[in-house]
Parts: sequence; structure tokens; C-alpha cells
Amino acid sequence: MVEQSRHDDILVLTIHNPPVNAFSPGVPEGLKAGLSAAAADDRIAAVVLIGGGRTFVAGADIKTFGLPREQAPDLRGTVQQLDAFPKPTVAALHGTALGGGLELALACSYRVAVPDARLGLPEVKLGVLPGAGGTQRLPRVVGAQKALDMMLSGAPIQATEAKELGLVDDLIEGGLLEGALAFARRVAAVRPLPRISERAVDGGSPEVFAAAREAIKKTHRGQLSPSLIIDLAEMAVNRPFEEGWQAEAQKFMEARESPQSRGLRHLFFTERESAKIPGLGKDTPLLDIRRVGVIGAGTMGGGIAMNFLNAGLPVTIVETTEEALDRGLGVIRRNYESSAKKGRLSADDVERRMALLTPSLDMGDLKDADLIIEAVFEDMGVKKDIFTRLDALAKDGAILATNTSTLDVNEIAAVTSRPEQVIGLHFFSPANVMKLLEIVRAENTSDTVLATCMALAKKIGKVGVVVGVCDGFVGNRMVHRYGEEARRLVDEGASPADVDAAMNALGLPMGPFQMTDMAGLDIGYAIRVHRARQRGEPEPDGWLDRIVKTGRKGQKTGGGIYDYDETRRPRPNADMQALIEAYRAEKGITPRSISADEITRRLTGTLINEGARILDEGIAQRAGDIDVIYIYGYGFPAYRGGPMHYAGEQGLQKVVDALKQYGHTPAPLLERLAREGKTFADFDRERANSSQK
Ligand code: T1G
Repeated sequence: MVEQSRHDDILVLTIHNPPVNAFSPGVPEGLKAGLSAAAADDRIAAVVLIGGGRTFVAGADIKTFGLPREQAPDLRGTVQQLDAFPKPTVAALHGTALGGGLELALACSYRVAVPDARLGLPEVKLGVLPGAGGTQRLPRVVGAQKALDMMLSGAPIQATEAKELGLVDDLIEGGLLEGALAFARRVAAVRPLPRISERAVDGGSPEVFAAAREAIKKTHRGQLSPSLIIDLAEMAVNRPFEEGWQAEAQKFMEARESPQSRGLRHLFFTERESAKIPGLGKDTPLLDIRRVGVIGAGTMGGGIAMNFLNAGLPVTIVETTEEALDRGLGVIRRNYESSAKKGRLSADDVERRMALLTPSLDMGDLKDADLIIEAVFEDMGVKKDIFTRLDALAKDGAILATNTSTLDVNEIAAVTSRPEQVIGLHFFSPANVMKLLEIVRAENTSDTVLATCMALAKKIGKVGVVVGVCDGFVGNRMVHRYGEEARRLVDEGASPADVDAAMNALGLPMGPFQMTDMAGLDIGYAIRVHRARQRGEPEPDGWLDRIVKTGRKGQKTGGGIYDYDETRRPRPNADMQALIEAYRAEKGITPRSISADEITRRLTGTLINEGARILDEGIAQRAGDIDVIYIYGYGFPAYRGGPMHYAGEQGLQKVVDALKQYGHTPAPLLERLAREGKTFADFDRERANSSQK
């Protein structure tokens, strides 16, 4: 775990705990032994701390958070030993020095780093806070404002910036160890030893903290750890180090035990699990994707193309008319130029990406593409025609993907002679922004095509989740039920604003009706009509369908359920409220007041219930996958861990009881788990164990 090696009068302690040198059990013991040996040996003048493999310490071992304090790796104790160490200590940083890793480095006398190393305190992303001195030392090095920015965003900075801030003492070009040894020899005799804990904080005015408290009301609405971080950073300014150090330990435990931290830690691991496809070995061969074709330059096609351009892959984009092509390219260019205006891209970046984009009116130009993604009108006939033509022109081995959001991928694959090459890649609008990618595994999709698309998802910065073929796959199937229950709540007496407010309070940025108005009421209406026809049912005629028939389609027509001013804030519309009241009267419904608690329980209950059915049918591999989908695709608050994790926090039996109370039939799997006192995490573990046998 921690290797000791002597280089003349310098002792090097190398931490070996792949893959990211997390501070796992064994690491503190090894460091303490090494430091004690160095302190006792007069021939040792200084100590260098360095990470083996690809990185320095990437933080505390998140897997140990659930352990009782006495069993958890003693990061604070190690930090204290470093802070009190009587000889110079030099942290040599490469890869990522994050969380507890940076806190170890901050307790050293000096820090040196290779220029592309990254340093950060991302604990807020796990619902906790730097718990080994970070809230007290970082402000003493970089000042209050920068420390708050780093700790509240959780975003790392590059070592070059850290050098400018004084967080790193020297940048090492060439060999890190050699550079660190040379640095250690230069400082071996320097006394007194520099200790960050003895410094004061620059720039910690009350206004800085007041502004931070105001900002987190929007950026971290409803979350606990950001306000604790601000309180601790303020203590670093106004109180002695020891007092802040002790307060940090107590606040860390408070945050660590919070449901929010459990939710965020669940998401951390389950998001990584979702990239692993059960039954597919790590040695599954991958296809080499060098050229991409996109059919359709509309909103979706253009956004999809941008993902590949951003990853440096050339894209040929095909439309049917010059006008549609020009419009599509114009949107892409404007998107890039808008990013450039915000400083996210340089002008050269924009041109480099646009240069990778080849417009075409001829699908024959896709004959050399390794991956072709169809993103045209959501009509089975149109898609079948396109795949028939692709089958005739695409090169052998090309992946043929559809971006359909609800249609049967097996039916599309069946028109080709190569169904093993056909897959669904369901991007979410705006496709160049939303991180979720539902990877739809059709009956005949080959393992290689599936594994290639999962690897490609990571390459283009998407969170890929494998789903099966059904109407709506996972996310849209769940949101369909959610929308039905939301409309039912309004039938019974809640106003659309009541429903949205309840879900906003749960942490969703948009409630169901705000979301419907943004997506366009006509979209949902067309799906409801399509489904009714498929089932041979009468045309839908609910209150929302009647709003659509008035011609109000949502934000895009200036108003739908709500009116919208120039700031796009939703405001109730009296005529729509009257339409709803008339509908209830016509249906003989006596409206009742409905509490936010009932709204929340019913809407989350329908999501959980549909998720349980999806799981039972094998459309999703894991409950965790459903959580990832619903957080990244539909705005479920990450700190609640997703609907299936949230069910466990509520208690599955309570979910079952609420479903029955409001006239729903609980899914058999949900009832079984509730009866057995289990959670969906237990289910995922059971399924993983059984698939390994
Ligand atoms: N603990 C345990 N496992 C970890 C881990 C960690 N800190 N970081 C990564 N892993 C696992 C991960 O689950 C995956 O496992 C494998 O390593 C590769 O990860 C007291 C309390 C470092 C940027 O939050 O941001 O310190 O799936 O796929 O894309 O103040 O991992 O292979 O089985 O993400 O190259 C603070 C979290 C902890 C950093 C590398 N530190 N990690 O990204 O690989 S809290 C963090 C990352 C703390 C102290 C507090 C990234 C990475 P598996 P990966 P990557």
C-alpha cells in the first residue's frame, strides 16, 4: 500500500492503491509507519509523498463512508501527523489530488506538481464537505473567495493555476519524482517549516460570505453541505485554526449521515455501474469509430452531430433540402458561437469543429461512415424507408442507429439484412447539452455494437445506460405514467401550479406542467392520440387535451397551461383555470384541496411503480440504472439519489400503501421487496450475484 524508498537523505513514500489511490484502509497505516521511520532516522532530511500509477490520492475511500468512525481510515490523524512533522514534507502531485488527497498535500510543508495535474475539493458533490482540514487550510492559501468557489463548485483547478495561487510551490517539467527530490533537497534545511495552519486568511469580508449564502439558494437549493462549508470557511477567517479544525469534524459527520449524502454517494457508484453491461466481458472487441453520419439536421440531428464534433470526430450530416441543411448548420454554428461568447470555446475551436462537419443532400455520402445515426421525423414508415436505404449503402460493419424516442427498434432492425448492427441511441433534447444517452439494445444487437456504443458514450461525455425495447424504453415510459397521475391530480382539485410547486419543493427544477409547456403540449397530445389509436380507444379528451385544442401549445406559442412573460416565468392563466373547472363540472367531479405531501407521494409513487415493472421485465438491468436515467434525463434531484433510491429512503412499504390508497396496483416486484423489508439496492445486489453464478 505505501512503499518506502530511500534516495540519499530523502525518504519517498509511494502510495499504491489502484486505480485512483483512494485513502483506503492500509494507506494511513503505511503513511504513519513511513513518517515515524523518517522522524526517527537522523539520516533522513526530508520526505516526499507521491502516488503510484496514474494519480496522486483521489480522496477518501467513499466506500468506507458507511463504516463506524473507529473503523474508517484515519485521514485526520494522518493530516495531523504531517502538520506536526519535524522535517520538510513535499507532496508530489500528478493526475488528480482531490478531496482528502489535496488535504494531505495541504498538510505537507510544500507541494509540487506536473502542469496538467488537477487539484480540487469535490466533497460537495457527495453531499459532504472537506473533512480533513480542507475548509481551514484552503482559505489560508488561496483566500476566502477562491476557496469558496472551489469548495462549493467541487470543480478542480489545473496545477498551473494552483501555482499562480500559491497552492503549488513549483511546477515540475519532466520526471515528477526527480523534480520532487531536487526540490526536497533545496528545502531540506529551511526552518521554520512552513505550516498553512499558522497563516491568516486573505479577503474574508462578511460580504463575501453573505454573497455565497445568497448564491447557494439557487445553485444548491435544498442542500445541506454547502451552507456548512460556508460556515466553516468563515470560521477559518474569524476563529483559531484548532477551533475550525474541531468544528469541521463535527459538521462533516452531520453531512455524512444526511439522506442527501447517501443519495449522492449512491449516484456516484451507480453511475459507474451503469457503464458496465451485465454479461459483457471487458474483453468484448470494440469497433473503431472514425467517421459519423447523421441523417436529419433538425434540433435533434444538429445537437447529436455536435457531440461528435466536440470529440474531434468528423460528421457528415444529411438533409433532404438545401434550406433545411443551411438552417441546421446555422443552428450548430450559432450554438458554438454562443459558447465562444461565454468563453467556453475559442474562435479557433469553433472553426475547427465546423471544419469537421460535412453537409450533404445525398445519403450515398454516408457509405464510408462507421456509425450512422438517424434523427428524422418520429414516424415508423419514414424510419423503415431510411433503414432500408442505409442497409443498401452503408459499409460492412457500420453501426446503424436510430434516435427514436418511443418506436420499436426491433421493427426498424427487421427491415435490414444486418439487425445485429442496429441499435437505438436515444439522445435527450438539447442533445448537445443533456448528459443522458439511453442505449437501446434490440433483440439482435451484437455485443460488439453494444459495447462500442457504451464506450462511445463515455468518449462524447454522455452517461450511457443500456435499456430494452418497449414503448418509451425507460425514461419516457416512466414520465408517461407520471404525467397521467399529474393530470389526475388536477382532475381531482389540485391546480397545475400546486402540482409543480410540490415537485419544485422536492428538488425538481421543473414540475410536470412546467416541463410539458416547455416541451410543447402538442408533442404529448400526439403521443396520447397515437397510444389511444393503438389501443382502439376514443380520442383523448382530458382537460390538457382541451387546452391543446384551443391552440395554446406552451412556451413556443407564448402560452399553454401557463402564460409566459419575457423572462419565461410561468403565470397561471384565468381562462385555462376556468377550462379546468368546467371540465371537472362536466365530469361531475367535486374538486378538493390536495396537499403537497399527497402530490409528492403520488407522483414519486407512480415513478417508482413503473420503475419496478420496468425492472421486472428486464427493460432496465438495475434499479440504479433507472436512477441514473431519471436524474440525468428528467431532472430528479441528484441528492435524492433517483426515484428508486428515494423509495428506499421513504420505505418501500410506505410506497406500496400510498399506491393502494390512491387507487393504483403496486407492481409485484415492489410488493415483494416491501414484504421482505428490502430496498431496490438489495434487488440489484441479488441480481448481480445471480448473474455471476
Ligand atoms: N473512493 C472509492 N472509489 C473511488 C473513488 C473514491 N474516492 N474515486 C474513484 N473510485 C473508483 C470508482 O468507483 C471506479 O471504480 C474507479 O475508482 C475508477 O473511477 C475527508 C471525505 C478520480 C477523477 O470525490 O472524481 O476525500 O467502477 O471511473 O473516470 O475531505 O474517480 O472501476 O469499480 O471515476 O478516471 C473526494 C471521486 C472523496 C473523487 C478518476 N474525492 N473520484 O476518474 O475513473 S471524499 C472524490 C473521481 C473526501 C475528505 C473527503 C474520479 C477520478 P470501478 P472512475 P476516472
